[in-house]
Amino acid sequence: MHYLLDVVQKPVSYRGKPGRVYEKRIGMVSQRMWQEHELKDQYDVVIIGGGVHGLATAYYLTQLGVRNIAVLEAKYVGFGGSGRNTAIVRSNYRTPEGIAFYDLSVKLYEQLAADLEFNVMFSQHGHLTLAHNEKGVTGLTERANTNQLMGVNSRIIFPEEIQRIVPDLNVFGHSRFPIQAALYHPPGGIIRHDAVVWAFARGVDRGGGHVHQKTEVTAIEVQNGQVEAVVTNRGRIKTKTVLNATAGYAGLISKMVGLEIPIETHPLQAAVTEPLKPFLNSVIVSSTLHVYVSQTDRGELVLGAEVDDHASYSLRGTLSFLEGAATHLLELFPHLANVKILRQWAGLCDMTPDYSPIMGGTPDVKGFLMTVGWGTYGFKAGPASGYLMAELIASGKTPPKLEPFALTRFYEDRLVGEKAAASVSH
Ligand code: PYC
Repeated sequence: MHYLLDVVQKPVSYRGKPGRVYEKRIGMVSQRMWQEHELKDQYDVVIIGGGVHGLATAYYLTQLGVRNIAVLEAKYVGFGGSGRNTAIVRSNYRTPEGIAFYDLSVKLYEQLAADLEFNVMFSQHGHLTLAHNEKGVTGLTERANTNQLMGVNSRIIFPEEIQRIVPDLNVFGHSRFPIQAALYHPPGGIIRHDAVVWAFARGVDRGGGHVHQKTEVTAIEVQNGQVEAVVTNRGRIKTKTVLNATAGYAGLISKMVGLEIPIETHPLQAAVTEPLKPFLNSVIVSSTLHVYVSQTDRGELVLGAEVDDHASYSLRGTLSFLEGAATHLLELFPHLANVKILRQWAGLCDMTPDYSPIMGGTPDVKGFLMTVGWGTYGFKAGPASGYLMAELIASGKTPPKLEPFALTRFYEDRLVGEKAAASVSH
């Protein structure tokens, strides 16, 4: 928003005679958050995907002085996973590589509102993963120990403390799967996902980059093993550097340069209830009950479960998801029995064999880079992936935190197994 001083002529009558006076008006006019530009025929870097990963990479590139860049989005900013997630941010992962990476993301999210001068509504009100059996307690204890060794604030807590933190949770009442313990992660929380992508897009624009919506990539030209151009529905762009920052279409874009990546795409569904008075001040996750829930600043409960069990590109919500998620939510919070569901949706998750992303380049095609395969972890990772991919693109050197996530790990038996850190089992 900015203030505008406007001068208008106003018709008046004076002693029966028509006349005009000048009147000054001060008003607020809304400004576009980012500009529309002509598509240039050359950019130093072309980023495919206008979600949090593509936009964050573009933003941090502008901060490193790389400004002749374009973000190409087939639909509109935040149409894909960035607009369809449950906005949970956390770093209580399982592997040292994953924990270090997501910890950087939490730290970047903590300073994002100040960096981008936009209120992204980050509520770090804590994150609780419940264990309902011995196996669950053992798994969470291992995670708590590794988290602590890596300097991440998370610990095992037991029923009395769980009940103190979440008074409305069914901890001691009748339950098919009584709660035995929880992994408590105080820095975890939720954020306003669309504010994040809009603010990043504005940051790119302010930094001199171009954000092109409704711009679909149809081909990538490679000559002698080097990227030379990107072809779009709006024209051809010469470039030596392309970043695939898509979800759902990551395999398709990679195939344009002849690269096969180990990804299977599954829908992930979620739903939101009518607004309720605030009662839930933590994110609650139960992998035994296949459900997670948080309460937004508007009072709505956002709930989700695991990805659909079959690979698909469907963005439709299903009744069976809703029945399952609602039934399991009621085991945790029986008092929600008559609460109404407002809407439900689905997003596409690109699952890799080890539930970790693929980040970096490939020796096979020079100038082709990826930040893909984010599975159900994508939104929370956006700032760290953008920050580190920007460093890689600007310097040509792979930052150490990116190294474990190279595509080559699948051929070298160096998997980064993060399945056990998924919010719900898959
Ligand atoms: O990993 O926190 C998570 C998550 C929540 C919803 C989907 N994934």
